[in-house]
Amino acid sequence: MNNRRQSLLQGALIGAFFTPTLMTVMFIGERFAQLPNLPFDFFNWVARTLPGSLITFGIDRMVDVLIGLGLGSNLDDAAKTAEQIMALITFWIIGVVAGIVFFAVRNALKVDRDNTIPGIGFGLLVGAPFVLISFAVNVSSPQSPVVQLAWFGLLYAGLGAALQWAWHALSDGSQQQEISKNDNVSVVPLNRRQFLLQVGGASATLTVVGAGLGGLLSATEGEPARNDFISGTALTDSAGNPLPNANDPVQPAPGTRPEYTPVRDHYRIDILSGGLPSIPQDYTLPIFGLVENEVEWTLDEIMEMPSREDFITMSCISNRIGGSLISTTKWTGVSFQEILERVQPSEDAVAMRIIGADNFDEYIPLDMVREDERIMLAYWWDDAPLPLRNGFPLRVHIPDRYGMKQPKWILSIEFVDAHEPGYWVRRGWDAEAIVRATSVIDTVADDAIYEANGQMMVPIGGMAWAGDRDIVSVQVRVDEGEWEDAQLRAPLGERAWTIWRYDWPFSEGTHNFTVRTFEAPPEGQSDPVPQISERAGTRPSGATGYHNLQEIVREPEAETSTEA
Ligand SMILES: Nc1nc2c(c(=O)[nH]1)N[C@H]1C(S)=C(S)[C@@H](COP(=O)(O)O)O[C@H]1N2
Ligand SMILES: [Mo]
Repeated sequence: MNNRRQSLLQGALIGAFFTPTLMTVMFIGERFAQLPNLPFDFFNWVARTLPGSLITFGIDRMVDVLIGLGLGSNLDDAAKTAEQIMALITFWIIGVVAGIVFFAVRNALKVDRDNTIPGIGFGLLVGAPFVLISFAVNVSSPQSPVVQLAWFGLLYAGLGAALQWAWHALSDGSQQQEISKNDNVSVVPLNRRQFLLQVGGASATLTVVGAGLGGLLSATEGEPARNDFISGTALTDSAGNPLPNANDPVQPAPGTRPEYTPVRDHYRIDILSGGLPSIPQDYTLPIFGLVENEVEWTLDEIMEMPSREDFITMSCISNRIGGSLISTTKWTGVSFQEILERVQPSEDAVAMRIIGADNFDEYIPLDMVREDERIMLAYWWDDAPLPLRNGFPLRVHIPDRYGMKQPKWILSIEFVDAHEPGYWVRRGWDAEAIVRATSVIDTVADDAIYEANGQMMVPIGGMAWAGDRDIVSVQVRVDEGEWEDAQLRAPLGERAWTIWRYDWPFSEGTHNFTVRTFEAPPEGQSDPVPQISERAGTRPSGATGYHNLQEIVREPEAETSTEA
């Protein structure tokens, strides 16, 4: 290997060693001082700039891998993890390239070998685009630009100085290189190898210790548990109010998802790959544009208006059949009709343009609002302020639409004269995003087999949901058998999922269980509408197809055990 190539390889190694340390320091900066975390901001920006399908594709493949490895049972966690891994790898690769470039530049530069200035200059040059991008996309850091500039200036000047130091140490006595030219056992002289090993070891140690430190901090940061329902049979919400269907005789099969999702288990999906937006202490909501009365309301003012309260199931359009991106809780807020009443849209206003603190945007047509008093500006979930991850202080609810049409972290509402495509619609997702009927088997409870009239029965259960349309029946099929009707538990409300249960006459062995649902006929028709059976992926309009499970169902343990 010639000197030049060898030096570039050393540059790559140094870049590979230093970058994780830099990422760790940024991670700690985020944890302790809410400073931006550049790898995530950068990836966020890349994700917004590249075509949506490319990123979705990349994330989907990684989610498959994570779930395949058993690292994520929970789809939204897996998606976040996938995004973060991609962000870290991207940043690391750029760091490796920066190492190579620096060594190349420094080799070529006719500046005094000991001079640190080129190193610092290079570091700042590498950092500048990342910092600029972070300024453009980061919404979570409350730190002022001056503090951010100082922090990243320091970090990148430090990186540059460290690169210079490593280059200096490694290129020292480059003439000696010639000696080992023909020695293929030890291409790198021992002192260099030792140097690289030491730098590698030190950076690995720093990274592990730093990540541990940051991890510890986040472990203590979790939201306090407000409600602790274990299975589907909660009788009250977490404030102790009885749930509307508490007296329903149909009990969920053991292992069915909680009918009322504990808020801290509610799924989360948004365009932020790192932290959460920071919401100002003195938050107010400006409503302006084509209205008679422009207003700027405090949260208290909004909460004094007549409120409504609804049990609502929300799903992400990216939820796969049987996926976890769907949850149910009680929403409290103000009908947008109340708001129209107060602001008086002018005649040419046709839509509201809503902007979130992450710069997510969506449009809501005024005609839709005028026809549907249920469309609301929500401030509570489960009788408590929205958690920051789920949109504090205000978010939108629109019945029968997937989550992508319903902004969180609302910063402003502008009345405009044109209805334009919102954030996800511009990226190729369905403009209407109307919910498609779905049904899921949560459990084949062979640990809860019971005997009835001399027949062993296995409780099977799950949920069915069709937005705001009623679920009229759910059917289960075992292997190639007949479709059998399940019992339906009354839902928590007209927009909440329906918990169902089917008690199946047990037969031992491996079986294939399939579920389907029917929703109420549209107005003027009499036949219930079957769930779409044809399999389709989530993009662009939401997944369709039947959920099925293959399970080995075992005979319960014989009562006269032969075990010692
Ligand atoms: N501001 C903002 N609102 C948003 C999003 C977002 O990225 N930013 N994502 C939407 C999508 S795609 C979904 S599925 C729901 C998820 O809400 P949750 O995270 O509270 O479950 O929020 C919607 N509202
Ligand atoms: Mo979503």
